[in-house]
Amino acid sequence: MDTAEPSIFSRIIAREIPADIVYDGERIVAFRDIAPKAPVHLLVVPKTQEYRDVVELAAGDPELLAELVATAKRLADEHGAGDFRLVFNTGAGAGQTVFHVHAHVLSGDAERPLEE
Ligand code: DGP
Repeated sequence: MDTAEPSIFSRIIAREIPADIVYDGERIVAFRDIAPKAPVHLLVVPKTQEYRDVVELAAGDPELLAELVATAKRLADEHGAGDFRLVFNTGAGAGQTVFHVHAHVLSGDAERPLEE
């Protein structure tokens, strides 16, 4: 059982914090990043906060990771230019700030570098 405090993303999922939610499925939600780094910048997030990062998710529930990737692809098609970057910051040293696994979907910025 997950006894941790709700993450900021769990609070968005619970509608305690407003967000521009673009997809709300059974196990995955997606919303616009509050500080977009590309014309389309979505966060695709499992509803469970059980997994801190993509390494834990891959080990613990590979099917959910596959569903997350498929969801990212579909949302990129719907919202972006088709091709997209799929970024999982993994660890504080790599810039991860929210330890509730999430994928960044960045699209429409082929000429721009990835750094913040
Ligand atoms: P990361 O550095 O990979 O942990 O990315 C966390 C992202 O979450 C960061 O790009 C900003 C975004 N973010 C943080 N707080 C909120 C929020 O309250 N609402 C939304 N929409 N995005 C948030």
